[in-house]
Amino acid sequence: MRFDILTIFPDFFGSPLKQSILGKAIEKGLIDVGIHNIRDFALDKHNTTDDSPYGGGDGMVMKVEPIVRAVEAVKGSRKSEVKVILTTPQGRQLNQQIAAELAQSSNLIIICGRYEGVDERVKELVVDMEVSIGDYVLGGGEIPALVIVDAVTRLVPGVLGSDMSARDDSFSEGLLEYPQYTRPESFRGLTVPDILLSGNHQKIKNWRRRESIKRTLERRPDLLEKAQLTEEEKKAIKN
Ligand code: JDQ
Repeated sequence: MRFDILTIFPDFFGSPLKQSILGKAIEKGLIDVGIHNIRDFALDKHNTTDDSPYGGGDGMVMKVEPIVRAVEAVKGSRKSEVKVILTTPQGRQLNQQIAAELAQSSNLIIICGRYEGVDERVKELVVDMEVSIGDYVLGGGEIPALVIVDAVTRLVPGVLGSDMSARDDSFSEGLLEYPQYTRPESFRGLTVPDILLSGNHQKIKNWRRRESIKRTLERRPDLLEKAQLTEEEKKAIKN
């Protein structure tokens, strides 16, 4: 899986891509991330990437030519099909299903806007999908780009151990996670539920399932409609 990120703040991406799962995935050659400065594709001597909006109004708009030239340069250097994503507050809201859909591509180009966003013609000319990461306002598309890289990378075969990817498959059962504990057994009078210390794996499994359903019912009842529950579990919820 190859990601190419187009940004006017390339330094944003140094550290996050070196850590933890992303860093390991890059080391292992399971993913590859190219960071490209949009300024390098500007046409004037000041390398201008933004300008004031036609029709007036506050702020600046990212110019069409540098972005389209950057996309075309990256596309020209890739063999297989490339999907171009623009992160915007107006896009399809990212979820596990969309992440899985994006993970089917072998090349993703992610355009990071700033200021008031990008000239509308960028979307018409090169963008395949606009993606939002949620209903809150960020200053630009760099953090959404990292969110997309993180969520998609976890779905690339070999990135997670087989245990963990099996576990993530169970999130596609559509329930929230059960409570987790580790040592010590008691901290400031708060103790670990006895059942987790019992060594009875069947009972532990049942308890975790119940806790997952309880939490989902309390915090995200909307998820229960799509969750894969047994008839018995569905009855238990109605009470
Ligand atoms: C850009 C902006 C217009 C905020 C400029 C480029 N989920 C999500 N929230 N915010 C964004 C995505 C996002 C993405 C790209 C961006 C915000 N801005 C700032 C521009 C209206 C609001």
